[in-house]
Amino acid sequence: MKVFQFFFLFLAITPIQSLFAYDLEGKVQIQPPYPQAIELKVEEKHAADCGPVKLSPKLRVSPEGLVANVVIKLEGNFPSAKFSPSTQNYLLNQIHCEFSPHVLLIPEKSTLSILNSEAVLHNVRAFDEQTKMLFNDAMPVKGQILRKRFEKPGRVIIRCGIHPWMHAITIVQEHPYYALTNESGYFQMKDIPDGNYNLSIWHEVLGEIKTQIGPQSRFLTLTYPPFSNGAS
Ligand SMILES: [Cu+2]
Repeated sequence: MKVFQFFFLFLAITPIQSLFAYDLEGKVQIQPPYPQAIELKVEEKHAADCGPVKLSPKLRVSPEGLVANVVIKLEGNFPSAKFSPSTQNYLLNQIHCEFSPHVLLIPEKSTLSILNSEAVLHNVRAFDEQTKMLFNDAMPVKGQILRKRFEKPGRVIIRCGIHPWMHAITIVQEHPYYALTNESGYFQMKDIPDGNYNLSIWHEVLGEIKTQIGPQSRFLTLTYPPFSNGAS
């Protein structure tokens, strides 16, 4: 009887979601030949502020063929899933005439702080997936911060109207089951509700691949076919 009471209490205080949940980790790679980041020549009028050459942020592959900035998303409806309470400040920085990070995940209905960390005029423009402009703000002052709230999930493209190579992607998540590969092509997704799912693997240049996962999945190696075109 005591054991039963204990188990009942345990059930009562433990969210079902974490009781029957699993973690997933993995890496994303590409088959050789491994693409190099493209060098973008900076117009002379911007070179004094920004330097003569920029590396395109779009396709970054490590010497071992591991791919950064790949968005991993669990497909399905998770109406009861909650974003874990976070004191995280979602920050998009502008430094050395680049946005950092290039790809950022934020929960829907959260606020992104866009910072200008340098005494260079930037003009931040955001577009939704239908290329509709969401905002357009000049940021002339070092230390200036714009705060923008994103209500709807989806991909937001952020550009600078002055420096054409400046480009970032903010992914507004409708549920917590997203992950992003780091510079080593590695990702982790925690507390996936028990069950089998389709998994979407998306990269802005390499495109989307899909696979399936289940509670038996622990470590996934996802491989893109060879890529030969330039990625500016
Ligand atoms: Cu700029």
